[in-house]
Amino acid sequence: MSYEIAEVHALEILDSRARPTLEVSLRLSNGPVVSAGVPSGASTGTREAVELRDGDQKRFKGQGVSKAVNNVNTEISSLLSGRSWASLAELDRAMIELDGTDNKARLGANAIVGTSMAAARAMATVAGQPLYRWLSPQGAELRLPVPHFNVVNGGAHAQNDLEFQEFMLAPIGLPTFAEALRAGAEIYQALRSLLHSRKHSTGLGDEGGFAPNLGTPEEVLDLLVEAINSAGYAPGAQGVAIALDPAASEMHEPDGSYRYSPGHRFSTAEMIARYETLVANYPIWSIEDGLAEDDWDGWEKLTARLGGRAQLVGDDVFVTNPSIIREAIGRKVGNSALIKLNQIGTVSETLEAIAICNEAGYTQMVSHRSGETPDSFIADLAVAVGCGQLKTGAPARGERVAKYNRLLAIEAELANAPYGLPARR
Ligand code: 2PG
Ligand code: MG
Repeated sequence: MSYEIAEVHALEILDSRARPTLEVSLRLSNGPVVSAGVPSGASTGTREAVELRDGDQKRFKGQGVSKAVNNVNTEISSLLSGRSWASLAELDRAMIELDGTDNKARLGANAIVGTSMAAARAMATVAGQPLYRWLSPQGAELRLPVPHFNVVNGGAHAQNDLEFQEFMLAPIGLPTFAEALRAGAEIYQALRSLLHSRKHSTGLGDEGGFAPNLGTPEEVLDLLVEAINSAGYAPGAQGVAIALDPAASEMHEPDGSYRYSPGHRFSTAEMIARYETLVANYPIWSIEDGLAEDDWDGWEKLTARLGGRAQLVGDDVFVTNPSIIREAIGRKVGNSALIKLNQIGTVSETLEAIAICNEAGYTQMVSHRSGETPDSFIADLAVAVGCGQLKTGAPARGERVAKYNRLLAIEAELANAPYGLPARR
């Protein structure tokens, strides 16, 4: 099958944080117009593909994306339109060559990833398949992922004293995605009541989780366990476990220490010891970016010490980059990768990163960004690759719930698809 592109067009729209992003619309000659919304992070890894922003201080304080929009509407559109493409990989490669840099800095990873996502959606549509099926690599099992609900926000996503960025509920022991979503929603409500009754703020952070002004991770973890219990679920692997994303690159000081909580700074060794204690004392099953992106020696030690007991996910440290993930596998750094389309900048390279993880026995968690649109592409992606894990914020706020609701629809459509973590190979 080949795909002939009739037109590509981009528009500057707003993301969930009142910052501009792109919506790319694309039409194949024998299909309808489809579109894709481009996500945008706040706690970004330094080696991510480059998000092109205008830098014009008179518009959106320099955050406009009119140059990236223009790149889609001129160079990318003339490259793609009126030609037939054998595959998405071929189309993605052509955009990478047109860009000519190794980090998509010239045309913008935001311009390229939006086009790649829209092209995937258009190709699936004319192939007569749902996106999750069309995207699914050969041999992969369609599987509903465990949703990771970020219910307490700190770090770069909130204006509170919490240094850890994300505290997530992971219903790994529940039988279906629908049950897991219900658990997330019920515990979220229970947590709101607890916070309210203790006179903490119930205001929200960027990903829809609460942003109370608590100081230590332990205080939050105690609350989460209480909320899980009070909603009638069992904390832990049989019910609802907890996952953390400290986003430690943001806590890392120039002297190499980490800001753990107000008044507490720890060395790498002390951080590792602290994580061991947390994993022993709380039902934590997964820790993302426990150490900073430039602390690879620390990551090696962390993995040696804790890798047998917890999933250690690389986000800022791997940036969904196939060659960095290869290096990490070689050095036994982490045992899992966070997967974000816009960190690497095309759908095909994202699938390549996932394939490399699978070969090495690294698990994967598909992820949103803190700045989002209602586009639910990542829900289909998570089902397609069968990795069994997705994080896309709290079970609240439209741009987050859009992904969870899409998964409900997919689950209903695929009556017999399994839910949850796949058996480890
Ligand atoms: C992260 C993400 C998403 P951001 O650190 O994992 O939760 O945050 O998009 O700001 O990088
Ligand atoms: Mg992260």
